[in-house]
Amino acid sequence: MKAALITGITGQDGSYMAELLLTKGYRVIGAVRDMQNAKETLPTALMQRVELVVWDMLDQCRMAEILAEYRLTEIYNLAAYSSGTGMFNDAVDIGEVNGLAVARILDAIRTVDANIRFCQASSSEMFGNALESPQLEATPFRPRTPYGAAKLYAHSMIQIYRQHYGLYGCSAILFNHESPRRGLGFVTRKITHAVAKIKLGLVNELCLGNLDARRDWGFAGDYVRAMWLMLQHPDADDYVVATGETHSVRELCEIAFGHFNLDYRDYVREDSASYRPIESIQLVGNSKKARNQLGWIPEIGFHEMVSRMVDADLRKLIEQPGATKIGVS
Ligand code: GDR
Repeated sequence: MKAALITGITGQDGSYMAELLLTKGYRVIGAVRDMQNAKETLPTALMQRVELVVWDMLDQCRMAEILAEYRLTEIYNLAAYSSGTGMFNDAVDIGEVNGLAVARILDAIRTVDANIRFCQASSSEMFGNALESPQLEATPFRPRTPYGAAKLYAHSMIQIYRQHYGLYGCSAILFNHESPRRGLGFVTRKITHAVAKIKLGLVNELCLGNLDARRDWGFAGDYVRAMWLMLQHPDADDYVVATGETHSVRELCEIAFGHFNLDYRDYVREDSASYRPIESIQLVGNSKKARNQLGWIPEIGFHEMVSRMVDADLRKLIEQPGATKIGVS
């Protein structure tokens, strides 16, 4: 029986990965920082089927102990601070958790069992001020934030451990990926949650930053499947995971509000204080390698994903005690 460790199991990607691995018959172990918080966060159905173990990402010895104890075959490192703001206020912490922790895991694998396969959730933020568009595996990395730089350190260490020690480590260069489980701070979920609230008559305005910002947005469930496929391939490698198409925040609004026949222009206010500079070169991924070598095909398109997110937010709000149902049809 395959046994996989997932760091960040309580997050969006971790929960999708756990579900995927369980359907494939894996023993799933989630590494968590705070057991109590994890028990409260994970859905009951998942809690009953996974094992949890406490691991502080700064603790090198504990990682080696966990690897030895659980006889793992695969590790998915999905734990990271995640924010679109670049983490300038936490540059040191982000280096520890998003960067150095990966070196700790790789070193533990090297010393405990070099056959364990490792997949890292890397980020399109590593391309930063990209020199070309679309970006693919060979595109030079030019991170422009502490977040991007920390992810690039981790990505580089995987390549180094692969070449120097022959470890099986893959770096999944993930472009934006969303779902009903996305945090409310990200623009997709911020919009779909607000649309559901507007539909219920709970609020009547949504403040956003730049509506013309564009992103390559895919569905998180598709992206964790790409990571799993990477570890099933005979050879370890790095892969861009992206849809290859971009949409603007404005289009996102049109679809999300349009789902309930609402016109976003009646509700959305652009707030220049939240503007982030728009990239001079568009971040959009070319995932030809993943498609050709892994047979990966994203299944949920942008329109369907946004519609599902709006529906999920509406359902959650209706289930919440005290939510008014004005406007629900
Ligand atoms: P991003 O995600 O910065 O791409 O980082 P986010 O959803 O925050 O922003 C996407 C785009 O929308 C624009 N935008 C707004 N963003 C937010 N959060 N709130 C707003 O009100 C708003 N209005 C417009 C942003 O300017 C941006 O252009 C995500 C994170 O998951 C990172 O950790 C990851 O590395 C990258 O995706 C790939």
